[in-house]
Amino acid sequence: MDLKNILKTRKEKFVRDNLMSDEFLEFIRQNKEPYDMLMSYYRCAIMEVETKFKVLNEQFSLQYDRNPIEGIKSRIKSRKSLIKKIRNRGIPITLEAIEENITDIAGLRIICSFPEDIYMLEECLLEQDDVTLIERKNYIKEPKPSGYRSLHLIVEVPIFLHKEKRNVKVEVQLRTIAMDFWASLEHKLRYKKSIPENQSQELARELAECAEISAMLDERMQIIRNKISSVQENGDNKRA
Ligand code: 0O2
Repeated sequence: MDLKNILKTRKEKFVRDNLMSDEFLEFIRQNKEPYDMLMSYYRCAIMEVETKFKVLNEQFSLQYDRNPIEGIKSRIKSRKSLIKKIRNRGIPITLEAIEENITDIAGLRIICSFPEDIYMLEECLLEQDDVTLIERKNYIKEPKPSGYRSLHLIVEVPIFLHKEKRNVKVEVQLRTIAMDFWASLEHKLRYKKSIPENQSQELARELAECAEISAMLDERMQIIRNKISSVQENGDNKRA
């Protein structure tokens, strides 16, 4: 593509993006109350699911003297990110369409100590009878080309309001400390736009390599943890 066409495409994208943002902001302005209400349902759903994980962590801490969860982060999808997704997926700007099609407005990130804790917590969450699994993406088994690893679950949970019960979708990202460390740094680096194309490809390759190294570290730490557990179990059995 020559320079003239590149500039034309960029200009068209700029106009399209801004028109879309204006249209969305106007929609929010005209539907302020129901929009705010919908967002508050997502905040409530985050509280519900966050509590479930905190309860599990508490129970593990009491029963097995260990905390599988290192940290929990939550967020409501930013307007900018919401607009981007609506635009990219061609979703109509209505509350119903947004609620139906955008499943990651409420997001929780659960940072675990070891890879096996991820699947153990997943099982504990999904066996609860008020949690429905809507979608599961295992980017640990099949990492993204960038090197990104995490287990993504879209779950639906009920929230109990004044005179109503509503089912609300929440995206849960489960990852280890190492996966989180990599994803946070990669996310920061991705926004450095001034890097020339040829160098950016090389950096992407390096980042993917770092993700591999980090995954190997996770694996080794898991092996060490399992060895320590079995030594402890043998000791306990001998004493009993
Ligand atoms: P936000 O709202 O800004 O936090 P899409 O979102 O359309 O790309 P999908 O299927 O909805 O696709 O979601 P996907 O790819 O399963 O997961 C999207 C989220 O996973 C991202 O949220 C990130 O939190 C994380 N993620 C996915 N790929 C990468 C990656 O290569 N690097 C890093 N650092 N994080 C990744 P958003 O999009 O940032 O949304």
